[in-house]
Amino acid sequence: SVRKPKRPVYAFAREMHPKTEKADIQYGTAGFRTKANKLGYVMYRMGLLAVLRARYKNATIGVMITASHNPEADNGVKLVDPHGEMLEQSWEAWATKFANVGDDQLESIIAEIIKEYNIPMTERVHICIGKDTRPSSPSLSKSVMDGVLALAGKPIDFGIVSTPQLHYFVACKNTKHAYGIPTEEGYYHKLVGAFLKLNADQRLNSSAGNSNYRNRLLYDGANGVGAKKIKQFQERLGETLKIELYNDEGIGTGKLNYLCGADFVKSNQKFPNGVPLQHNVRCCSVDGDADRIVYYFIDEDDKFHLLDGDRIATLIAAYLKELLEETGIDLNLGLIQTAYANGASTEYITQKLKVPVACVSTGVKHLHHKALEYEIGVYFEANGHGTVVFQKTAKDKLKRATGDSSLTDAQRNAAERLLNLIDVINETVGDAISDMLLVETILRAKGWDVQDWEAAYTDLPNRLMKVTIANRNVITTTNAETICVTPPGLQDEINALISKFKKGRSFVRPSGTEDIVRVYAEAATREEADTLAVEVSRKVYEMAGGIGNPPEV
Ligand code: G16
Repeated sequence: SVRKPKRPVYAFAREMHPKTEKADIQYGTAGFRTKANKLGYVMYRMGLLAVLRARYKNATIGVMITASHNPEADNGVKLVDPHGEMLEQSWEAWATKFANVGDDQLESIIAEIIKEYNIPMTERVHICIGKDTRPSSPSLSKSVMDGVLALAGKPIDFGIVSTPQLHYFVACKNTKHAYGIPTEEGYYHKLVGAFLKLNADQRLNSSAGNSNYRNRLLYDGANGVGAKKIKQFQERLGETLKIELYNDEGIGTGKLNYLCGADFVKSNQKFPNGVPLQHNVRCCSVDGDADRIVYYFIDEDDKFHLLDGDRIATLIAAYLKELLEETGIDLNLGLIQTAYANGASTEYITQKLKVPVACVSTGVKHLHHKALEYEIGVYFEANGHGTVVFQKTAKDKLKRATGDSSLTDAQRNAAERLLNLIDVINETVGDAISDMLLVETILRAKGWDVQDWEAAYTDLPNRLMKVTIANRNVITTTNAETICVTPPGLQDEINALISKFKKGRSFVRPSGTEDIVRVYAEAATREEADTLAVEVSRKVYEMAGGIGNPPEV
């Protein structure tokens, strides 16, 4: 039943969302991302594509309007697939095509995709739409809705929500509420309910006895949606976890992610603005759409200590392994990282925890995909973006164990605890607040504060830098981004630089969310890591067409 798309698609585009940019735009690490004023027509077209994808999958699809960690003037769009995961990669090429054709070619590209996938055009489908707090988001969301309506889909507007909340709503809708209730209330209820269950027995003695855990946390909301939504948790968590919120400036003040937030803290390895300096107190920062989180503290000598995504991953993997051992159930557990993972964390995970590690390219879509190969897959990027996914077989085994009378009480309790942990976790995608609840649960269970957590291993000093070049696409990479293929000769130069440093490691890759090249370096000492990063950055600048000022220490 392939019907010709209706002419209104073009009329809508021509009159309300005409293509304004000549240069092509590409679906990057997490969708399209650029200056907000260049995105109106792209949003409209993603509304169209979302309806086509929904009809093809016969499922609800999500569209999230956000530029996450980027500056406030940027915006972007990510499509969410039926299980709440990122858009399947084979459709990214379609997204790019849709974004770049002329207005008068829209009808024909729609006809092309309908034909290619034999998409039934009669189904009534729902598209969940969410947006972050950027001032440009309401109008861009309206553009998405026009696209949805032009192809007779039904938009469901969730208003301002975090990215992981939108992913959760999509998963709930497509599982007929088995995953949870697809409302904000349903989300808070699920996460907080599980958290309170897990922490109930220790609620009274958490700050006493021989536990180092303190139920007080300073929270940097990056002046974004993470600041708004944490208030819902503050109310519901009460005394169990006392969250003090900082960086909750109003919408449109220009402060989003500015000198604060997870990306600022991780990239600069610095304490954010707006959070009071208190020695040895646990702090965390989320990013602009609350899908990433990092922890940190300042010690009594005013030294900054970062506990990033690698630390969170190791904490979680170690705890899951411990609990699994208590249940006596054999489930295969794996951990996924990217090249940004600190060498010391990888060594700790493989050698001390004896958990297998896989390394994939940057982008949650790659990590998530790989994690699904394990019965329990923990994945985290060093920047704090990650979660845990559990196969149905794993959940079933745990459920069976809770009612198995041949097991000991201890075994059954451990299985019960694991099932509750699954409910605290947002399995669809990295979720800063869900990750925070998980970390807090584990720290409390272990009687740890950040200092105990940090003692597990010592990070190798590392440095992240950005280099601006005329065209970042001249840099291409292979081997999970660890080897630079073009421009020719650059990798040899990088290798030569690395060989001068003890424990030296460095790689370069074009960012898929910002118009820059990222450089990562680590080495045995702080000074060496800094020097290696600067030297590699200079090579990139020289050999790949650097613009502006050359990189400096
Ligand atoms: C997005 C992706 C992350 C990625 C980050 C940086 O995060 O979801 O997986 O690590 O961009 O990507 P790149 O280095 O290509 O710029 P977010 O939080 O900005 O959506």
